[in-house]
Amino acid sequence: MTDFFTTVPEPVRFEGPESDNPLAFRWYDADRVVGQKTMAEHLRMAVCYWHSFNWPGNDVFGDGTFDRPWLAADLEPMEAARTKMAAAFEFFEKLGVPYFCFHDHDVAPTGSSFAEETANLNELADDMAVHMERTGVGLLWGTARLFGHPRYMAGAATNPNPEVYARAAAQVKNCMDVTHRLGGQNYVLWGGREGYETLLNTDLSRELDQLGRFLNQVVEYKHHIGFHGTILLEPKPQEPTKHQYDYDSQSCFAFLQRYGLEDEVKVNIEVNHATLSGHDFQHELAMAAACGILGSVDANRGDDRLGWDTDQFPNSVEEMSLGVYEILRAGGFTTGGFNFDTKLRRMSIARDDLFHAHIGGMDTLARSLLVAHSMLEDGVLEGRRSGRYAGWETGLGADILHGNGPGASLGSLHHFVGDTELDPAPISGRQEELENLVNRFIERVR
Ligand code: XUL
Ligand code: CO
Repeated sequence: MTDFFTTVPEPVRFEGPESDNPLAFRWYDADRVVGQKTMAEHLRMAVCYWHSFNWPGNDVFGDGTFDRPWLAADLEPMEAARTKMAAAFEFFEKLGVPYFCFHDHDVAPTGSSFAEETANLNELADDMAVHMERTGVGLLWGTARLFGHPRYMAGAATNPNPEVYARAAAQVKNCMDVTHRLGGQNYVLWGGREGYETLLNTDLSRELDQLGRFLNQVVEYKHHIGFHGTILLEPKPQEPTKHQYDYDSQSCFAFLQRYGLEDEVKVNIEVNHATLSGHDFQHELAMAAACGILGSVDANRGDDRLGWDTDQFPNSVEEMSLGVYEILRAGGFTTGGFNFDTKLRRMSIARDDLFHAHIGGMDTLARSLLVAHSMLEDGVLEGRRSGRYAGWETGLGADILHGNGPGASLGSLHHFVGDTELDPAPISGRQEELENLVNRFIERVR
């Protein structure tokens, strides 16, 4: 245990909604049973290595602002990586979060050759295994950073040069091996450079085939090594490229079907990516669930007036309750969870700001879980929804779906409408009443 976070000497504890202690949980009570599972088992929350420990707090106009001594340029890279890892695990342990997530290059320096990169990652994975054993913190997912190095500027799998594809494949193999070795629950691919800047130099159709081939090789390798975690695509419509192929859940599903992967790969839905694609978070979850590919979540939030990925910590119980509701309706997470793919603001430079940020996010999700669970258990919303479609269960609706009687064809429907002078009366959608109902659950939850 290091002593980086000295102003937070104790593990963060649950003190209840009345507590004024800013370093206590007011809603997240890991062992509290909600329905069939504890809060910890429902939410499966994770801290991300990259924004929290690897990012110096720079932006496109300014340098790093954060106090992250292990990022200093003059340190021996492996030693610095070990210091960073010790601080990260100190944080995970004090926060009491059950999981973390990493990119290969967050934990291991890339060195000057592929051999060195491979050796560094494997060596630091041994250290991670020791920290994980000591703290009981698990790996929600690993991923390879296929978008940072200049070789990937025109894509990894979708690069016009097959040698770049090969280099990316080798890097992914390393990272899948380590993720498997550390008992990772999932393996994620975010296609940050798998897209284009201009169609003038892009063979879009060929690039999609390359991406389909890459993902098939990833899935083959997963089975080859006996990795039981889930392979996840992380949709994002744009940024850094003008257009990214994994645009949203629905386009990922079409892509997976086209390349025969719809039973092998699921999606990791990020809240801010959903809003960038012009969808609500709950839309992305509901669409993924409807397609059978709901895997995991990157929890954060955007800013209504900014068109980029601000990756702020979630603090809206309203937004998250509707999201958690969709997850519970779909049966809850299996290998997935909520990863805080979240950044502090650049001015939040005190060491304990990282605690305040995560405590707020974890409390928001815990309270949202209570709201979502109470809405589902009460059943009023589900009852209203199914009542709205009741006509499809029997009679005319069932005949249309099954091709029977008047529902057999356009012709038979034409006869039916003519014979019966059918003139259906519109029925209210009752949206505002339903929105008020949701607010009532939010008000009452304890
Ligand atoms: C970028 C993003 C990534 C992925 C992992 O927008 O969300 O951090 O989650 O590569
Ligand atoms: Co993400």
